[in-house]
Amino acid sequence: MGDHVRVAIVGAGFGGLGTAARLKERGDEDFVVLERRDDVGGTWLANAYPGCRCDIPSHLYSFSFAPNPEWSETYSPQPEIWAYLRRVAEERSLLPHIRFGCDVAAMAWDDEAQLWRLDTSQGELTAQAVVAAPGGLSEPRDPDIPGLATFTGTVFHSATWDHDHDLGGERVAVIGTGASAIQFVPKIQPEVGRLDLYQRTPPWITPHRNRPIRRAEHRLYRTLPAAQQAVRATVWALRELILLGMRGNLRVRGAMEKLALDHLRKQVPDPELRTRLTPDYAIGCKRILVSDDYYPAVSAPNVDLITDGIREVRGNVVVAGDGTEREVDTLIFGTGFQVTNFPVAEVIRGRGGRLLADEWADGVEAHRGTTVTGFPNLFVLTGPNTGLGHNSMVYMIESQLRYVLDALERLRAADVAALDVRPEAQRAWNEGVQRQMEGTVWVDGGCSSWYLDPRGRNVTLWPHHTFRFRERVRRFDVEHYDVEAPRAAPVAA
Ligand code: N01
Repeated sequence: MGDHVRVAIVGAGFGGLGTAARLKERGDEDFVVLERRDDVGGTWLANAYPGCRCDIPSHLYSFSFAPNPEWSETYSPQPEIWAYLRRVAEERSLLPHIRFGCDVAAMAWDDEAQLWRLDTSQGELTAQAVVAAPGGLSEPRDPDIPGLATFTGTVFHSATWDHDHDLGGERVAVIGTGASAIQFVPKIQPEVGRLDLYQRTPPWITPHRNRPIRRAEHRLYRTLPAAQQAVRATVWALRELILLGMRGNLRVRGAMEKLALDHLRKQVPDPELRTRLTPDYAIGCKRILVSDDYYPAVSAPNVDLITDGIREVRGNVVVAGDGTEREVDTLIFGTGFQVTNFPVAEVIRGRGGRLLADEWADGVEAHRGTTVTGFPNLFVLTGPNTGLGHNSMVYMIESQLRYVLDALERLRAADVAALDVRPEAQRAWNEGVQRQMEGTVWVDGGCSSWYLDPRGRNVTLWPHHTFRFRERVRRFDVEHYDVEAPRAAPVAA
């Protein structure tokens, strides 16, 4: 028999730490955070590839309750974001609650005892409620290329970067041209001998507005926190305007495309290369990228942009779609993450032993992106249709936290043991979400993206303004739940 807590939080990234901080603020100490890695940070610990930084301004990409007046640049590099999260964990005394190196192998709802049983790499644990905060982008996705297993050189993914490996002078192939690749390609291009860049779909790229934050600004934010709050609010509001283009406003979309095409024209003088870098789908259909150094790197003489696909890998040779063979020392995957299948669902069993992954086999959905019928007292952070293509995920996480904390508060009542969302409420929510999705650039924009599941349904993004989501989750809607009274004597804490 393992120990018991009121709340088990899975993951110590923004979601998990945010939950822990909010619980602590309320004087609730009866929780643990289970983190499979050896430190906090989640995706901001894992993704440490050269050039990794946030493409959302830091004044906004941080907790509203833990402002940081010391950001060195308007868009922070990964080490600074990680250090920020570490500081939040230290300053709020969250570290004693975190079990590092603790992998959750399985968790199952015990209907009799009305609690979750978690099987972890550090033993068993029971909890009244589970907040699953594994992050939407935590399981790297390797490409499925014939012959990959025969590759004789070094191979790694952007999210598992091999920092001990020296790329100096090497022949390097990069597969993928998404948000990660456009950040690390300019960093490695000057040091490698040759870089073969395999592009399947050209991304839309707009100019980067990053700049160092001046000392006077730091002083201002330190002495007058409201000034930083005002900047945060302005950044958030301006980013909400981008959504108009994604929801079908062609003038906004046209303006964004012009901005990106002008950027491409200015940065890539070679018309043939420019053509291959020009997207043929609507801007916003995939994540809009920001960079000032990607196009110059792709234009460098030691870079070959290959747009014929990859036929196979044979030993140390990558064979392109047109049959061209290129010898390679190192292969780097910038191929993104497993998103639409929500990998955490493989280890969660609800009522009657039903596996969440099976439940979601015909379509991933949750009520308010957070709860799933048949999985009582389980709260999924950054769950289905809570992702964003235009604004800060930290805002969405904090919105969800209001809902989750309200639910957890209800579970304190002596006469409430379990909260299970009703199927009709979940269905209605998801029908509403999919209705809002109609006509948006994500489903009508003429691209395929990781936002879409294999059936072409967008199960990842919130289709509307972020304030609309916050409004919908500002309180726990208990009227949509089956509320169960305790069946047996509660387990001693
Ligand atoms: O992954 P991606 P990522 N053969 O999925 C290509 C966040 N992020 O790691 O477009 C050949 O965007 C694929 O091609 P295509 C952000 O939310 C945030 O770059 O599918 N190519 C694409 O070019 C982002 O969206 C920051 O045709 C293959 C690329 O690989 C998310 O993470 C920074 C292939 C994958 O791009 C993921 O970004 C970095 C194959 N078999 C990332 N499979 C911030 O700054 C895939 N591709 C906050």
